[in-house]
Amino acid sequence: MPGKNTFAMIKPDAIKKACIGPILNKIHLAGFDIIALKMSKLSKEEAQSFYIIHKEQRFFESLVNFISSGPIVAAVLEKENAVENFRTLIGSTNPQEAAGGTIRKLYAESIEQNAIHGSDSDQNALKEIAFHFSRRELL
Ligand code: 3AN
Repeated sequence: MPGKNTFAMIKPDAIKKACIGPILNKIHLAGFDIIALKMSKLSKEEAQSFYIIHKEQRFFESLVNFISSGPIVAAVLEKENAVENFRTLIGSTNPQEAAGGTIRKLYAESIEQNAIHGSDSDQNALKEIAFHFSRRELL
């Protein structure tokens, strides 16, 4: 059975454009409960570790530089079938291919600076939540 939690991260491009509020509002309106929330800034090493799965990709260094270039907002979300429902809400990786009304269609700049991250499996959601939040921060 699919899990009820996923991990979301609002990326530095969306924060620079003052879109934290509108994006969190959209997440709420889509029926997700926000059960943990934190603004932080990843070091280069932390960004490398978070995106380790992409280390062989030609865009890896650029992605790491971008994600560590400014603050991010990390969140733990709750809804039934959270991973799939949230991936639908954020839209395709490339905002040009994202469906109308999705967060990336509305707020993303490019395939790299694409406003928001959402976990791609229940297993990765658990790993990413543990990466960003201590046990004490999870209610
Ligand atoms: P998603 O975030 O939609 O799951 P992934 O996991 O394929 O997409 O990619 C992780 C992140 O790597 C993306 N959010 C994006 O910032 C970056 N990325 C993916 N593909 C490219 C690409 N072709 N060029 C530059 N950056 C990319």
